[in-house]
Amino acid sequence: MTVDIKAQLRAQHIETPSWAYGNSGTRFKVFAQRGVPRDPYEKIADAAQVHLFTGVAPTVALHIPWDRVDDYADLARHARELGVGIGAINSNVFQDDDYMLGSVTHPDARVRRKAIQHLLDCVDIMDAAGSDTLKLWFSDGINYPGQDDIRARQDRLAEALTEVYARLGPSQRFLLEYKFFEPAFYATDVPDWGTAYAHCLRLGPQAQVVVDTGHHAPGTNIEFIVAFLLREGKLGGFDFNSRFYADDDLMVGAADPFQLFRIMYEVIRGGGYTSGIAFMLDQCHNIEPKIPGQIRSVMNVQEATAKALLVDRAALAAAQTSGDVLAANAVLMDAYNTDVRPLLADLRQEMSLAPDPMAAYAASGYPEKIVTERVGGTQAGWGA
Ligand code: RM4
Ligand code: MN
Repeated sequence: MTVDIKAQLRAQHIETPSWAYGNSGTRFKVFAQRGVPRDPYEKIADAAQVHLFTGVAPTVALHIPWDRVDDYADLARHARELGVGIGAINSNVFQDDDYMLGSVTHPDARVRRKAIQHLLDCVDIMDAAGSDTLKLWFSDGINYPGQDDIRARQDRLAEALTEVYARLGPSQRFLLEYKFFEPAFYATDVPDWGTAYAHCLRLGPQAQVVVDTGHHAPGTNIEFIVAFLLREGKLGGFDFNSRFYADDDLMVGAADPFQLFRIMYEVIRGGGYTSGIAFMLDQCHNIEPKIPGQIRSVMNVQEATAKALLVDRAALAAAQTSGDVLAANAVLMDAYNTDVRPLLADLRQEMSLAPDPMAAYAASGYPEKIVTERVGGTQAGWGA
């Protein structure tokens, strides 16, 4: 049993986001930290540290244009040399003045064309970087009733998605992300999983939904969404983070580790753990140091996964079948309440890693090295 769980944990693949290594903040203030990367090459170097100490974070997601470089094949080579690879390409059609009233759903065809062109360019980047996943998040929406036609915006969205879908290579896919509000405050064009699902369903198997855990109304049962999408073959991946109030982008598992466990249980239950679902982080470390923040987040996902793998599925099924409500609940809680840290420390040693990645990174000299070496230039930041 333990051997089997360890084998599954060893094969885990958590993707870290390039933007987590840059400066970030809220609309009130971005706090600069020393040693922050100045370009995508340095971001990838930091991501490689997370993999070096955890052993389960072998890819890094890029965000275009934040990570624009002249030669993506060269960036991919740099990543490979550091022991990591390039993961999903995240498109950005939300930071240009043209997009004030929307991107692919904008009322003006010229702006829509510009946005679609950016998405197509992102597929070119995927080709060059060897990436198989495009992530689409649209900030599109309206602030006031009557501002634009809700139905027409769905038509424009469908048209844009159709064009991008047609551009995908046979081994590529896109993941459509939903978010219930912000920056649009009245009606968002892809506000929920149902809207994303309906668009993806119409397009075909290379279009799937991505669940960003911070993109729901408070109290939403995210594991239900996960179970449903997985059952339909439409769960493409996660943007993990945690939230107390809105889209806080805090470290995953910090606000609600029990929710993360419940999500991972449904993933495992539905066979999603080994089926190409992308386990990505989408976080910002506004006040904590970035690389340790990512290491902690990866460990939190690992712990939730280990607990979910520990669920005694046979005992659970027996309790469920016999209608033993309390016994069924106890099976889940027993797994959740197990301290899996010794198991993970053992596993790391078997993988020739230090048992405590946080301590090992702190003692590695890398935090001091980047502070000394990264002087001059412009620090990367959310939006830069
Ligand atoms: C959005 C969305 C996207 C992420 C950007 C940075 O809110 O979650 O996935 O790429 O933020
Ligand atoms: Mn996201």
